[in-house]
Amino acid sequence: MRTLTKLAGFAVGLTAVFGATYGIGRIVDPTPVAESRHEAAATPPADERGGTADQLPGGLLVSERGYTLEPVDAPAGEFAFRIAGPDGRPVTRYEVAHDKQMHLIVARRDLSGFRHVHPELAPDGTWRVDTPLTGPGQWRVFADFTPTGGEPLTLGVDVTVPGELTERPLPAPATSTTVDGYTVTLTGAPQPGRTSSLTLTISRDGQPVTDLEPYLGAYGHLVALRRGDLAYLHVHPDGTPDDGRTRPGPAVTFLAEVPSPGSYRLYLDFLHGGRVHTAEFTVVAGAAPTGDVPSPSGPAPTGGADHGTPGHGHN
Ligand SMILES: [Cu+2]
Repeated sequence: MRTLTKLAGFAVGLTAVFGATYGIGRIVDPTPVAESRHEAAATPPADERGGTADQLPGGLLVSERGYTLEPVDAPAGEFAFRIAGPDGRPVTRYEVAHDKQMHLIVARRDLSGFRHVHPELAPDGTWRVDTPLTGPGQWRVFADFTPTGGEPLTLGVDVTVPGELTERPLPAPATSTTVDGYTVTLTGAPQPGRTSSLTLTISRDGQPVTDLEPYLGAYGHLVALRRGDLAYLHVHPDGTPDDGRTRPGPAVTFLAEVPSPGSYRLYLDFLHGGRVHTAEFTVVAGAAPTGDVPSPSGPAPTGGADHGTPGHGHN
């Protein structure tokens, strides 16, 4: 029953969001999203503002421009999937983007459990990876890739891992967090519909970290997921390790544009000491800067606030 209720709430939230979405896709990769035709464009209600599904954020569709994300059966401990191409057959040729042919990002619907992993491609077009679905729950799985000869795509699919689910409230907005002994602070706040600079500064034991290691062609990798529908915003740093001006910490700056007001969860992957660390933040777009948010904007700790509740607004 609870699941059904949640799904219904999610569908309503998604409908509301489609109408308000615009102008994403120009984050750093100048992906010519506007030129693509999304076959699912007819599914959501027409956008009264005259926009089209071409301007949707990534990750909301399981099938787009003829490419479909298809999980396949896998042994325990493994996650496997294929990308079916316009001809219906598994795609076997991909471009390298950010050092990899395939970026697989997962998070639970409550925005917990984020993982970013890189599966291996078998000759038959099956991608396999040690499962990043680390426990029970309803997961959103994003495949971020560029088929050879095509344009970059992020497809998303829901995968349920059975078991007892403990839904976690979204942490309140904060400008500082710790992970693996590192302290990461966030300055800047996303503003709906315009490009905002977000700077993440990394320190350890009170000392700035100035020897970040390149990871996926950058000193940091930032993913933003929108609360309510998990729209996927792939944000990249303002600068690369070999451009002669970008320093390996302690600050990594990103240019981000979020499509709508509301809460987002940011996930910063950075490589230091030979390990990838992930720092997470909740931010509220369209509100005061995160340091000045007058009251916690996450769900009440008592729970019961379903994802996608349309009335949960932050202006
Ligand atoms: Cu990746």
